[in-house]
Amino acid sequence: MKKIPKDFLWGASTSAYQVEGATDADGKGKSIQDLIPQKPGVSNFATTSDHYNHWKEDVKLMAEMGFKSYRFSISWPRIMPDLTGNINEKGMKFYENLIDELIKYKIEPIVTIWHFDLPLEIHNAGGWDERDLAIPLFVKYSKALFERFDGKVKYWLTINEQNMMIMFGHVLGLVQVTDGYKHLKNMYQQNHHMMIAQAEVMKMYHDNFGKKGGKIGPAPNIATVYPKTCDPKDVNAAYRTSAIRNWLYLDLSVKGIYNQTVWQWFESNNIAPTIKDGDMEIIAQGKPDFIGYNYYNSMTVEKPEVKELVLKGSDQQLAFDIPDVFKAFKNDKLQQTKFRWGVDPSGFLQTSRELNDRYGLPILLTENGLGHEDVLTKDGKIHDEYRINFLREHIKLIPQILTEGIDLIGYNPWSAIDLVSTHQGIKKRYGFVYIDRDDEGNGDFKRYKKDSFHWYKKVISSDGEDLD
Ligand code: BGP
Repeated sequence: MKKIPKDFLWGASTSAYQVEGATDADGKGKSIQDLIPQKPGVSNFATTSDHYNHWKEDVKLMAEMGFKSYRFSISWPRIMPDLTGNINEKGMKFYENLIDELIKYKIEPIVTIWHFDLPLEIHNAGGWDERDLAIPLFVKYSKALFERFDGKVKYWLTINEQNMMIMFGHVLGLVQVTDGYKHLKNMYQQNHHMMIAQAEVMKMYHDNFGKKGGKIGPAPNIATVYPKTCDPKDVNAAYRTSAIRNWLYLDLSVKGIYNQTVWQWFESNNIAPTIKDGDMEIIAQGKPDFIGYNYYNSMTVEKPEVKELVLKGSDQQLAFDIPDVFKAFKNDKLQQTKFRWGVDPSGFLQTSRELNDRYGLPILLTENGLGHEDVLTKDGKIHDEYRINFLREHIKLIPQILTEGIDLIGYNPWSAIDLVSTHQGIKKRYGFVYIDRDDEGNGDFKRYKKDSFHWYKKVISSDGEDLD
């Protein structure tokens, strides 16, 4: 087995709106996340982990764990609060301080440009439906970041989980469902606009920035898709689901083309996006240097059964069935987390293989992890052996991935410290560091090291060899 190299990017991830709090501080504009109504007993994003006021302490903890990298997002509305496109210097300064502090500890900043927190003013003016509004503002925002941080930041991620925003935006609270196929048509048009925006940003970066080895790539959520059985109809369903869920996005980003399986499905349901002259040329010109991917678990489907498109989403699982494509199936071969997500380390290997086979680019794991309700003991400890077990089973496969010739360059699980989940509050914790606060707002934000903190530190210092 190949050894994990010394320059492997061991670290962890967060996103701005889920970790920072301080939603109105220092000239920040509102984001759509500030409006999402949460269920009773589920925290909103007003204070989250108060990282905005604890960032120095948090970076110190990351350094103590030996992080080689930290993947975080910059809050779009903190930098660009309104439609004028003017830059908020105080917002910039916050990230400059954070980046400088990371560099001081030799932690490589991996920066996501946009992670779910669309500025509210853009949303109110039509959001990604309005290509002439959203695309130029995204490009302008990205340019401002490159101008300020080029050289200091060598790894940029454009858009977090664009595929989840398009497929499950209604569950994440990002969009309202209109009716079935009308909703899909609208979402795939928005997707097309995001693809143009991303391509423009990648091209701009390569033309003008990143001359000292800087790299840029997308960060979708990629999951291998299993058929429920060897019935050819199930296998066909799995193939088409993977095209719609995974490859649509990456074929556009990397190859600059629409995936043919998906396009045929678009056409047969009248949901194909309108493509203007020149769009595909722009998309083809923006090429990523690597692929960031979030992998939590695999997906299993069977042949379609439903007659009508049912868009649904529960607290527990993100799912919908498409009449002519698939029906989601709960894989009984996999263990489940307390929040009922399947646990499938081997799917991490399989997903990495598929990415490598299709695109042949370096890949960077930008999220993976276990959400669980942790308990803070009276003596200030958190015994999260379930999280250690989960991470160990995934990390164990890294030498195998490398031995197969796949260029995996780093592992950045979710999340560096506890933060508020997309729609299930702070009780669903992922971090190596416990934040003392609950969903009702009690707690003093004190930081506690979990057992997984000490374990991950050992993993990193042994280059992934000591997993006990
Ligand atoms: C990813 C998102 C993150 C995140 C994580 C865990 O989809 O990029 O923002 O929160 O999943 O999901 P959740 O918070 O729903 O448990």
